[in-house]
This record gives sequence, structure tokens and C-alpha cells, in this order.
Amino acid sequence: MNRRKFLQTSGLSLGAWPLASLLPAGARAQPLQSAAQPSSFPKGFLWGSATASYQVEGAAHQSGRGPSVWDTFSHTPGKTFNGDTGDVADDFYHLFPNDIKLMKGLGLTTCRFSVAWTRIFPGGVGQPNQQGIDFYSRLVDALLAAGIQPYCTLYHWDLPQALQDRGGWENRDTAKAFAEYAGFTAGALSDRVKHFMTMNEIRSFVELGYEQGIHAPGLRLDSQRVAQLNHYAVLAHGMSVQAIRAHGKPGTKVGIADNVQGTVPVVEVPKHIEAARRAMREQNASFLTVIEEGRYTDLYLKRLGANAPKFTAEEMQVIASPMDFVGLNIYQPTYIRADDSETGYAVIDPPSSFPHMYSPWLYVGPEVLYWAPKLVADIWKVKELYITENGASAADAIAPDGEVYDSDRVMYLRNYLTQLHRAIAEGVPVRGYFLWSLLDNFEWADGYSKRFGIVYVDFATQKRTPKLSATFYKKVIRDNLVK
Ligand code: PNW
Repeated sequence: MNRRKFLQTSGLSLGAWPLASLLPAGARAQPLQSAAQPSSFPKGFLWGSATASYQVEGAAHQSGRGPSVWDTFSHTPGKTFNGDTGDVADDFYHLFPNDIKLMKGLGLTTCRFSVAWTRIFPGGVGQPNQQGIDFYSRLVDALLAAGIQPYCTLYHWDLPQALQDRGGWENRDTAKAFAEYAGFTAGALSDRVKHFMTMNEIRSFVELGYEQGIHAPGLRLDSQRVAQLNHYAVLAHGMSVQAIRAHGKPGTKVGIADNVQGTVPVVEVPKHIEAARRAMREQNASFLTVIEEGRYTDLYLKRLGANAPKFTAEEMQVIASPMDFVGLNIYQPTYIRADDSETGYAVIDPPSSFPHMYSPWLYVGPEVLYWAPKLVADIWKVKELYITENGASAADAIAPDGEVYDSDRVMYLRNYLTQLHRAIAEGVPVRGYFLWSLLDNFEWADGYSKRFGIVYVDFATQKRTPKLSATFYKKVIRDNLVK
């Protein structure tokens, strides 16, 4: 965009541009780095929060909801911290009108939520449950009435238990069932919801749920079975993209919420940048790479050898069904250095002194919020990106004066958002940011012991107390600027 065009679209007069003429020509072409607006985000940038059905809703047995693998898993002794379950969680099912007021008060312009498959199809397939549809319909209406754009995830790990009983993601029929549910739900909501994400973090439920056994359904399968069910999961994504297009109203946009492994060049010099670029494709070979490219990388297939998944050419085409946008869930960085190996790169394991947040895996590396969207946009020519999750756990406590001073989360958010701004200023097409999360909630195997909210929840009383980070985020949104 030339300078004149920017001035017209931004509404800035030449008088408000005193330093522009002093800047070198290259810098003048980058309006976001101007002196007038040192670090503002683009006009209309969406600021939101993200949640997932099982982590917040509660009302586990209400209005015809069927059991999911997470009900079974959390009720199995020894599987979650303290035996915690999502039976009640934040009781968002009943309290959402109040929580939407909180969102509005903070100035949020968007909200990412997920639909519980078993509220719509209690047994995974069969007859839809009208009460389940009605709940999400009311939720969407309330968001829109508050001026908040709904972004809907169709699968955030709560697989119907009835389908797990038939093999879960190891059974190819589950992909078909998912596409039917996704198409049906998009058909019911797309008169008001314009953006759907098929799945949340395929890597997480495949690896944590079916390989390491620390998430539902708690299995430890060998690598051949894991690779095959991973294939059915990405196939389910592709089939559901097509189903959403077939059943959604015109203008419905489809994407994914992917926890791409965010590769970061350990030092920003050409050889490590090139290594991070290669690593982005290889480290995500059976997730975003296959979805974007329609083929597994040679190195992925070579590494698995006889354990590689069986697939057909037709399946590969379905997996790569074009999306309208890509959502990235970004937390910890993966630092990459160049080396002489076959891959051309090596992953640097975090030294024991590497700083992390309250979750031991959540290493703090703000540059990942620059590099992940930048590399994804560069490699796969993605035109519309969202950060569908970013946030941090902290050991929050209510201070004697009743406040929660989560200065660590504020530090984290400030640094990550500054790096996101850097990417946007360079033209990376990130359109919105969803903070994980508005409320403290059921953090899977960690139960209620790890808080990610910018609003503190007393789980005994359901009282909400906005933390210092909520004040910080409110100011970021109000000013459209990070300081
Ligand atoms: C994401 N890891 O999960 C999920 O989408 C959310 O449901 C979750 O609450 C949030 O991040 C915070 O954990 C992750 O071990 C779970 O690297 C585990 C990891 C990453 C993301």
C-alpha cells in the first residue's frame, strides 16, 4: 500500500504525520510502525477470548446431553488431578448471560466457543437433540446482542463415548460421523455464525489421548496405530470442511484451530531462519502440513517406515479441502537451529533453567507469536489467520484486598502481543486474537489446579473476580495497542 492510500484509509491527515518525511522510504511504506501510531493494531482487528464446551459448561447431564470420553475419563479414579471432573466446571451452561456481560465490559469483539457433540447427537450419530441446538442458539443470540462475533469450534476433544466404544478415532466411521454432525450443526447455526473451526488441536487429542494416555480416552497405542488414527482425524477434518460447505449458509467460512508446533529460529540469522522454516513443515507433517499440502512429507513417511499410515489418493484430496482461514493456538516456542542432518535442523530442548509459566510445559518464548503466523503465512500462502488461542497458567491467589495481582500473566501477554504486533506490522494477515481464557476452567488432566483465566473463578461459589490481566487486556482492546 502506498503512503497516500494509507492516509486515506486511516483517516490521518498529513498534519498528523510529522515524522513520516524523516523516515527512509522503506519505513514509510509500513504504516503500523509510524510515529503517529507507534504500535496500534489494524482497525477492526478482533479481540476475543476462547473456551471449550467440556472445560466451562458443566450441566453434564442436562437437556439430553450424552456422555463423552471426557466424562468417562475424568470419572475414572487417578486420571485427573484431585479426581476433578467437568460436571459443573464454570456452570457456563447457566451463567453464560452473566459471562457475556463480563466479555462486553472488557470490550471483547469476538468469542470462540465449542459445541459439545453429545449435546447435538447424544450417541454420536442418529437423531439430533433439539434442546442441545437450542442451547447454542441462545448462546449465539446473546453474543450477537452484545456485539460479539461468535467463532464456533465443532470438536474440542469431547468425543461421544458411544463412538469410542466402537474404536473412536481408530475407526474410520468416526470421521464420517463427525462430518455429519459438523454439517448438521453448521446448517443450524450458520444463519448467525459466520466462522467455523472443524477441530481443536488434532495433535493434542491424538498424542495425549491415544499415545501417552494422559488425556481421554487414556490409551497408549503403538506408533502404527497412532499414525493411522491420526490419518483418520485429519481425514475427518477434511470431510467436515466439505460438509460445512454443503450445509452452511452462503458466506460461511471454514477453518481449523491448530496447535502448530511453533518453530522459532534460535538466533535470527539466515541459516537458522531457513532451518525454522523447514522444521515448520516437518514438525507438523501429519497435521497442518498434510492439511495444506495434501501429502505426507517424504521424511515423515521415511521416519515411520512400516508404521506409516495407509491412505488413498482420494483421501489425501479430501484432507486438503481448501479452508478460508487458519487458526493457530500458540503457547510455548520450539527453538530450532540449523545442522547438517538429513532434516537440516535440530530442535533445542529447553535447558532446565528455561522460564515457564505455572504449567511445566508452558515455556515463555514471546517470539513464537511472531514466527508461527509468519512462517505459516509464508509457507502455505495463507491469506487469513487468527490466533485462536494464546494465554498462560499462573498460581493465582486472591489478595487480602480481594484482588488478583497476576503480574506474571500480564508480563506474558504484553510480550507475546508485542511480537504478534511485529508480525502484523510486517504484513502477516492475522485478523484476530483469542485469549485463552476468559475464565479459569477445567484444565483437562490438571483439573482445577491450573488457572488460565483473566477472570478468577471461585469454583465453590461460581463467583467471578477479574484479575489484573483483565484490566490489562481491557486497556489493550480499548487502545488497540500494546504497551
Ligand atoms: C490447549 N501441551 O491445550 C487447549 O486447546 C485448551 O483446551 C487448553 O486448556 C489450553 O491449551 C491450555 O492448556 C494444550 O502440553 C494442552 O503442550 C497441552 C499442551 C498444549 C496445549
